[in-house]
Amino acid sequence: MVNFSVDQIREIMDKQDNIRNMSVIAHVDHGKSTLTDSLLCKAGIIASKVAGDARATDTREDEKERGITIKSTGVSLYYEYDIYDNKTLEKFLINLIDSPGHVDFSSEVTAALRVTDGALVVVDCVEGVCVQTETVLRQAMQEKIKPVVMVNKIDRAILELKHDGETMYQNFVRVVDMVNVIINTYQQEDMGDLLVHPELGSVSFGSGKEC
Ligand SMILES: Nc1nc2c(ncn2[C@@H]2O[C@H](COP(=O)(O)OP(=O)(O)OP(=O)(O)O)[C@@H](O)[C@H]2O)c(=O)[nH]1
Ligand SMILES: [Mg+2]
Repeated sequence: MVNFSVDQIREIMDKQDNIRNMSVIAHVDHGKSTLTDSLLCKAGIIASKVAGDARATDTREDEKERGITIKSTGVSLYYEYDIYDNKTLEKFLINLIDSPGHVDFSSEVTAALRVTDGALVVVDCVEGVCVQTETVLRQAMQEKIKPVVMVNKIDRAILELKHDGETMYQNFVRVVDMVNVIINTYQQEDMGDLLVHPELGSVSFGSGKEC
């Protein structure tokens, strides 16, 4: 059951400081649509039972058949969050665009980045930073988009690879370092420092499927 109303969305549209326009970008199959599902579930748009498998933003028949994203799909999410820690919930409107990761559809990523201010860069912690991760991050830097990173699929590191804590830590450090090398290479001076750090809250770790 959707836990927000059209009126709430309409009201928040007038409070422009509380609107965030974000693209979800990554290498192919790193889990963008699955992670978007989890966010849709948290916003009450889809049920938790189907979240992760539904890939609700893959709306076209060919996307469902092939199991990949072909077209960018936007969705509006309503969240209430106490950002100032003063026990009052601030209302936020998040306009999220799930983009494709396959190189053949990179024009869709460009289109998504043109209309958003921030990018959620998803990286599969097992595969690490891949060719398309660099391409989409470079595109984001060219469009002056602020990135945040989600190190995804950490369930694979635990269940499939059976990594111990130290190996996982080294893996995470490598992913964050590689992302920062790309950001540093392509960031533009007037954007300030865009490097991401877990301690700044710009890197998160998790599993879009298992949350
Ligand atoms: N183990 C595990 N698998 C995941 C996770 N997230 C996604 N997957 C799997 O990874 C595959 C690709 O997931 P998608 O969400 O379609 O990836 P995507 O980045 O949207 O793919 P494209 O849009 O085609 O680039 C699917 O088989 C998912 O079930 C996760 O957190 N853990
Ligand atoms: Mg997808």
